[in-house]
Amino acid sequence: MITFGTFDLFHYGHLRILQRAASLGDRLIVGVSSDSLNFSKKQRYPIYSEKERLDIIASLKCVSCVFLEETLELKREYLLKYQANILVMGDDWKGKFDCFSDICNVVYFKRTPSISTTDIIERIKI
Ligand code: C2G
Repeated sequence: MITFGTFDLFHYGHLRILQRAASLGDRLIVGVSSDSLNFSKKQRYPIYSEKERLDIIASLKCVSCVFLEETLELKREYLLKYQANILVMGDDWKGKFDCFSDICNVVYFKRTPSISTTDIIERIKI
């Protein structure tokens, strides 16, 4: 299995999707968005640096291997390189990765309700 994400301010929703993805097989690979990819997607840099985010994800029991996702355009190459049989994403991405169903199964899990990095940032600001 493979999944992708920023995983900034690592929280319970992140943990849950990784655990559910890992439960589908025996090896979960995680592509962690680079700082510059994040800036291009969200017009802001993550709070935690890419090295910190990679280290946190790599230390989880349910994760076998991590790599830095440098650009969205290489998704197909990453899937082939890591021989992913299942691509898992949260349902905020529903339909967006169906174009890869020719090379792997694409599964969307329900997001964990009531938690997100953006919410955490907003709550801390108050
Ligand atoms: N997630 C979740 N429940 C939440 C919050 C996040 O299941 N409450 C899931 C998202 O759906 C995603 C993963 O956790 O599958 C990582 O979320 P983000 O760090 O927000 O990832 P994002 O910036 O959407 O990056 O190429 C795809 C991107 O790299 C995904």
